[in-house]
Formats: sequence, structure tokens, C-alpha cells
Amino acid sequence: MVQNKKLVQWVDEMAALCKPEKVHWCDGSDEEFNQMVKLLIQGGTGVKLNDKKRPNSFLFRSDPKDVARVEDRTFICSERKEDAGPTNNWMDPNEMKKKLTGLFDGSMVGRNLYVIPFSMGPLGSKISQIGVELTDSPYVVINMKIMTRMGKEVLEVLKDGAFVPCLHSVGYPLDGGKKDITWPCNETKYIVHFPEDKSIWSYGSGYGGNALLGKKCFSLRIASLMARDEGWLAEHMLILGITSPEGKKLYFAAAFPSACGKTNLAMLQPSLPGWKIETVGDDIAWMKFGSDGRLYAINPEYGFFGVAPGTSMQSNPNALLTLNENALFTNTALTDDGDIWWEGMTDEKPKHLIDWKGNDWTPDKDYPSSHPNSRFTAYAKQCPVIDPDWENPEGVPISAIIFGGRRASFIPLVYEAFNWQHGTFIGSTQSSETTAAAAHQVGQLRNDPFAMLAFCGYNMGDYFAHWLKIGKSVSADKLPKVFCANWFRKSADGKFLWPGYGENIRVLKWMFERVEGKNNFAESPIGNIPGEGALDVSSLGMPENEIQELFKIDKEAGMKEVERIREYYKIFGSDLPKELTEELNALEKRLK
Ligand code: O2Y
Ligand code: MN
Repeated sequence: MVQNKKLVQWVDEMAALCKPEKVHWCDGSDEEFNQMVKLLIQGGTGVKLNDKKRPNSFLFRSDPKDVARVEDRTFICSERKEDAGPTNNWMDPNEMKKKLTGLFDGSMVGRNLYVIPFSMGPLGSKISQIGVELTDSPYVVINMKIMTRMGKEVLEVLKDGAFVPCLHSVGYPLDGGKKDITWPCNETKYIVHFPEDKSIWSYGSGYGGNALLGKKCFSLRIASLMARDEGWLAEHMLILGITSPEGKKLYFAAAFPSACGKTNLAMLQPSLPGWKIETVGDDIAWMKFGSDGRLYAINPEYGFFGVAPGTSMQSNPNALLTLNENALFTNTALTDDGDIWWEGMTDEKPKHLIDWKGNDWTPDKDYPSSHPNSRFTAYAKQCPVIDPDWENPEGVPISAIIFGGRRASFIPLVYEAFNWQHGTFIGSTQSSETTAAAAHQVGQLRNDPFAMLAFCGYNMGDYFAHWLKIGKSVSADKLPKVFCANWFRKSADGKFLWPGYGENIRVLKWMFERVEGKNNFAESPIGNIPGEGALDVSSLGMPENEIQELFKIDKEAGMKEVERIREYYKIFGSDLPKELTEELNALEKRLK
């Protein structure tokens, strides 16, 4: 018997609208998981992998037109258009609700409606939030079991409390005797957030961030609104623990746009002896002030929903080991012995595969066997380097925040902000060159402030102001230090200058020492860079001129960057905090 009257009433209302055959309240049990998997295999959506190779793991193939988040179909429907700001799609909330009510009317005919109570963050933690997703997709149910704490325990914690209502339908009703298909979805897609009633409606897609509503929709777009109103931060950041050879441990959070290796950094295997990295989260951080005035972070998620291609025992062994069992794969290739494979997993390609569309594939094909955005879903607790405090309800104290992007030129390997305001400026000017994996022109520079372009639930100008306000709410010595990192700088002949991956520990080591108060820096126009000999390049075999190149600040390129930022800032109009214009002017002056 569910005691939350508001929840029961909302489920009744939505069931009356969507008209499912049955309503199933998810308890989060393994039996329920198995039942869902059985349905998905019977329906032809899923394949059980070879139990001897990868126990209790499954592969799913989506519709080729439903393979990624749909940013152009994602809306922030605040009452006032200016509250959504210049970087979000907006529609009048009443008009949108009318449209969605029409679409959801009868959308679940012939299907089950699954009620998924879920907690973002450890059950019962003061930092955690509860949501309830209604969905007609068993694929969503099993992914939510891995990505969130889900089921009857959540209802026990929720009691009569508030929850974020999340309504989802794949938009493929089985009316008029229509037969089901392997991946039901709809050409029409809407991923909609209503800031005033903090609710989410998602229609037409069954994939990833469009359908697993606890992730980007709740933990970033809705949570960023909550954070603004309540004085905390909901960020697109990984969280890692770093321990020095002397046994001192710190925690860092890092914001990078997609395709910049966030999961790799979160699970890094250090090349420097004695250093240890442990993972708290690979995608989202919620940070609140503790009673000591420091920022404490939790990872609101329970699992990883990572990009599969490129993940290998070389690039990220800890991710691969996390996938040894109880894992879900979507749109990867299937090997002849019932396991999964993707581009970059091994140097040698298998002689034969079934590709992500279900067709025979051989290495002579001129297209990849796995979709570039194919994914794995796996429990965070299975990660060999999961941090012992990853579920600490108090969170972990954050000593440094790192911003980064993929920049072939100008941005040095690493630099440190002069202070929080300067750090906010760096976050607001974050940008990254697009890769082949994204649906943009390759190599184009895309502004992605705080890596939140697609995920901020309100006006980005107000979001910048919120960051500045956070910096003024405690004394400077309590705040994390802010850094910027760029693993992707290239030489004049187009080669990456920095080896990246496990060698990135050298950069983290310098940050660690700066946090510890070591004076091993030199001032530059854009921020503090490692001083002479401060970056540990021991046994890396890197020529001195290449190290110099990694930190070269070209003044002419700097002035171009200033103009680029000035142009970008124009879109925020009067919502751009004056402090950021001041920072930009100060940078220009330092470069002259
Ligand atoms: O393609 C999707 O639907 C997933 S997008 C995603 C998934 C996990 C972590 N980050 C992202 C992202 O786009 O930032
Ligand atoms: Mn992400």
C-alpha cells in the first residue's frame, strides 16, 4: 500500500491519460529485472550475452534513428522566456502542456505503465532527491535499476514527501491490434522540463539521456534550478579522489564537454609510482556547503552510462573491468562467441561480427560495427577503483575544480585561476573542438560554458551569477582552487603534444601541490602555470621544446580569443554579470 497520496493521485491521473493495459509498481528486485529482460529478449530488443564470458549481461539494439540525446527537441518551459535564457529552447508552458497532453493521450495503449520510484544520491542522504518516473519501456526500468537507487526502499524513504514527477513514453501505442516492434519510438520527440512545477515530460525516444530521466533531465536541468534556489551546485562534473605517495588524500571535481575523456580521467591509472586515483563519479556532481564552510560533493548516480567505443585495457582498464558482469550494452557489436566488441576495444578487429544494426560485419566494411554513441550501463560499485566514500551521505570535500576542453591551440596543458571570480570566468568561456563522434562539423569550436550548455535548466547568465554568488558566500580559503586543463594541444604539424591517459596524473600532481600551498607556479596572462621544473615529466622522455610548446601563450591568439569571447558574451545581453566583463577586460589588458 503506497502511502504518498500525491503520488497515487498523479499515477492515477497519468494512467487515465496514457491508458496502459496495466500499472506495475517497480520494487527494484532482481526478479523484476529478470522479468523485464525476458520481455525484451522475447520482443527481439535484447540478446543475452555468453554467461561464461560476461555473466548476467545483455546487448540491446535501438532504432537507428533513436541513438542519442536530441538537443533540438529539448525544452525548458519556464513561464517567462527570459528565464530559459538564450541557450535553451523554450515554449510557453501552457501551450507545451496542451501539446504533450495530446501526445500522451493513449500513448501507452496495449503496454504496461511502470512506476519507478528512484533516489538520486544515497538513500536518505540530506543531499539526495527523490523522483518517480512513469514509463512504458522495460529497457528504461532495467537501466534505471543500475543508474539509480530504485524500488520499494525509495517509497519507504519518500513517505509523504515531495518528489519530482517524470513522465516518459516511447510514443508507440499498440492500438487497433498493432504489433509491437523491437525498438518502439516516435518520429516526434519532446524532452521537456517545467521549472515552475519541477516536472519532466519525455515523449518519443527510448534512448539514454532522453529516457533515463534521473540523469540529465533531473540531476542536471531540474537540479540546477533547485541548486540556484537553495544555494548549492548541480554540475556536469566527474569526482575523483587522489592520494599522494605520502598517503594524503584530496578530492577533485572536473567539468569537461562530451568526448573529452571524463570517464577516463575519473578512473585514471596513474603512471607515476605511489599515486592513486579513486572514482566517486564520472558525470554529475552535486556540491553543497558543509558546516565547516567547504563544498562537499556527492555523485547522485548509482552506475555509469558510458560511451563504449575507444574504451580499452589501454585507455581505461578500470572501465572495462567494471563491465565484467551485470552490464547492459546498447548499440555495440556482437561477437560470434556471444560477447560484445566495439571500435578501439582491441588492436585487432574480430574477423566477423554482428553489427549494431543486427547485420553481418567484417573488417573490410567502410563503416563501424558499433554506433559511435553506443553505450554501456554498469553498477558503479563494480568499478575496481571505486572510492570507499563514494556513497558517503555527507559527500566528499572538494579541494579543486577543473575545467577543460579539446583545444588544439592556445590553451596550455594546465593553468590555475587567480581566484574564484577568475575561475568562474574560465568556466563561462569553456569551449571544445567537436569530434567525428558528434553530429557537428569536425574541428569546429563550440562554446560549452561549464560543460553545461545542454544541461542548464535556466538562464545561463543567471547561472554565471549563481557561481559568483557561491564564491562570495564563504571565505576564499574554504573554496576549491580552480584549474583549466587541455590534454589535446597539438604541435604545428598537427600531432598531440601530450600523451594523456595515465600520464595526466602529472598534471593532477601539480594541482595537488598547489592545493597544498606549494609555491611552484609562474604567472601568465591567462593564469598561473607550473613554474620551472614544477610539472613532473620524469621518465616521460619529452623534449624540452615540446614541454615549452605545451605552455606557450601566443599573445596574438590570445587577443583573438578575447574577441571570440566578447562576441559570445553578447548573447547574454544584460544578464551577463559585470564581473565577467571585468575579467575579460583584465585578460585583454594582461595580454597587451
Ligand atoms: O546519448 C545519450 O543519450 C547519453 S548522453 C551522456 C551519457 C552519459 C554521460 N554523459 C552524457 C553526455 O551527453 O554528456
Ligand atoms: Mn555527460
